[in-house]
Amino acid sequence: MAKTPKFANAKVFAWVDKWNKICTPDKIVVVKGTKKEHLAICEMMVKKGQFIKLNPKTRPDCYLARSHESDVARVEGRTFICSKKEIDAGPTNHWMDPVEMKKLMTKSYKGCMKGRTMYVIPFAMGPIGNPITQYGIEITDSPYVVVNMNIMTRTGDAVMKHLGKDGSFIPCIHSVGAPLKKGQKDVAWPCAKKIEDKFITQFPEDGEIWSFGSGYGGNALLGKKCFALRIASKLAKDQGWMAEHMLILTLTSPEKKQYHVTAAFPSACGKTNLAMMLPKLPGWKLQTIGDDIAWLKPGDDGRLYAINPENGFFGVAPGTSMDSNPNALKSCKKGTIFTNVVLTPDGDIWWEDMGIKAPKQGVDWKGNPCYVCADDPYRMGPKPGMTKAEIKASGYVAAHKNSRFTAPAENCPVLDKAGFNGLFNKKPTGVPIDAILFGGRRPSTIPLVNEAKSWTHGVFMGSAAGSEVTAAVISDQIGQVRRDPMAMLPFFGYNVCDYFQHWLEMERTSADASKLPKIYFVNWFRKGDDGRFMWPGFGDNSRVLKWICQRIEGQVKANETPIGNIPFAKDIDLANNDEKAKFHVVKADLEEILKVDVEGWKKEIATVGASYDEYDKKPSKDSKEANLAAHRVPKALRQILADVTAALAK
Ligand code: GTP
Ligand code: SPV
Ligand code: MN
Repeated sequence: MAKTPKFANAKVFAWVDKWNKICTPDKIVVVKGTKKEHLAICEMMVKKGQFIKLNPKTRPDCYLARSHESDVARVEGRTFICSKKEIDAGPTNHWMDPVEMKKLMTKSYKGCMKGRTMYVIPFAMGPIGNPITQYGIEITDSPYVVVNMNIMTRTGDAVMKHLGKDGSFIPCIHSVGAPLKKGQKDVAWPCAKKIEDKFITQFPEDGEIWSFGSGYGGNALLGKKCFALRIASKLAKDQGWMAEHMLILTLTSPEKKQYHVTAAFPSACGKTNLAMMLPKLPGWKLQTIGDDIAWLKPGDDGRLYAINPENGFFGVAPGTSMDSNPNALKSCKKGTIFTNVVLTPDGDIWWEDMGIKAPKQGVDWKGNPCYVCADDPYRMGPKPGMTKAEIKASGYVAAHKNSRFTAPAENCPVLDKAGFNGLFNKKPTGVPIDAILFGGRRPSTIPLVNEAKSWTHGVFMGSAAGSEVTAAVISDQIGQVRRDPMAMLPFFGYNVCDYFQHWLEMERTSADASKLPKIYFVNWFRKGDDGRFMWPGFGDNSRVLKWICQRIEGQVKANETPIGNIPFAKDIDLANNDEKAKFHVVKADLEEILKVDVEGWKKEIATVGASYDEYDKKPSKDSKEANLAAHRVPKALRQILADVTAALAK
């Protein structure tokens, strides 16, 4: 058995020593967080066949990993919120008694690191030393997790030093759940292959995260969804701040006025793209602060101040092109880990809709050969000479739909460095937010942009959000619309009704509620009867952001409808709209997506009502809890539901 190393912090020692005894690794390595150490781990993985080194001329310090076919996305069905009471996890979460869960999972962890190295990763969520920042210690037997955490969070000695002798942290334990017998050769992507052997468990009251059996993304990089959303949302509720599934961006107008905007869209619904978008509108500049998670704290002046707790981008690869998101592609030029994309013969990477011609032959995400399509140089198929129609009919993609890049934020050409470092006017407060956007993938009904009439109405809009399920989760419902309140459905660390109440509390407890951000609902994904997108999206979304800024300044009127304030088509700036370009605004479509589809909205509102009724349902086993008046959808939201329903009926 490995000897537990010494740590200055007694709580760190206790956490590592406990898991050393249970998991019995061969060796323990404490991550220092240096570039040299990072690259040495990557090279060790190359030797073991777990990484492919990409061409150092075109992709310096970049590597490709291929996951096991069963381990390609988050597993919501195996994600648990283990609060003491079931009702505190709420109706949207899987729950198990925490004592039972710990017993059950401890059995899985027994000897699970045999033949492997246990890594101890000290990490910070946020700039080290910032008052909003939180700290964690992740124990893992996955070197893939170590190098991804190095990019996605601030790791190593600096964190350990900051923790000092008695600093607090969120303890995280992770294992791929694949111990090695003596002499047994490791596989390229170790994991527990059966879905029921995987567990992604949060203990909100203990502030602990236990993950077992998966090595992918949000299941394994525990700083991300498990900590920065599930555990942090609970901390935030208890302490009066917010942890949200939101990008953060800085927008500068031609008059040099700065705006800070956050946006909550569900997984694979456009956060990374909006966060680093290149505005089509002349004179407007956009900079990135974060692309996935925002922590917002109320200031003494009533405004909400935000930081990005992360340090990199775990972005969706397919669809990322020089046309759609040049800044994301540039962020992947060096020091990036690619997972489940295509390998080209010259040691580079490729994916669908990258806007780059496919190589004649490559290696697909499963490690099989793939070939350029016969009649479309931008597609690849599993056999030589296949036509586009044949490939489409087969459902084949060469890069997995949830293939990802893990890129350092510092690579992003438009990073707002001060904001990213948590600074505003040189003070470590985070940036003051002017507007909050909600959104989702909605082929019908939901207009391009809709402004809330009040904070409460905005909270209602967020609570009513729905979206098509995407490949970011392993699900048999991909493509179907589901309710996804505030884009947080998979990430609530507590009861959804209490979460809604917490949003309402932010207004009640604000030092000056008139300074809270204005709230909008956007939809870049309306489709015509022929299946085409009716809005070009991407850089053209700057047209919507400009309208939002003008509304904040009181410079433009809106169409006040029963569902909210919608732009008049004439007020959407169409400067630089090149009708010959691949993406451009079609005026007739614009008018259509700014209309209120009354019949569609009646159905929409009924669906929202039905979701509220679901959220109000109480666990049946516990009769005491079943009768509780608490943990219900707040009356103020029910009232807006009723008001909108009545207004639509007129
Ligand atoms: P997560 O990392 O899973 O949280 O996803 P995300 O919200 O950051 O989504 P991302 O920006 O990576 O976009 C996911 C997919 O949506 C990509 O394939 C994009 O090309 C596509 N997409 C993003 N923005 C737009 C848009 O404005 N219009 C259209 N049509 N597609 C978009
Ligand atoms: C998401 O699914 O919202 C992601 C990817 O950002 S993951 O980190 O896998 O959760
Ligand atoms: Mn996300």
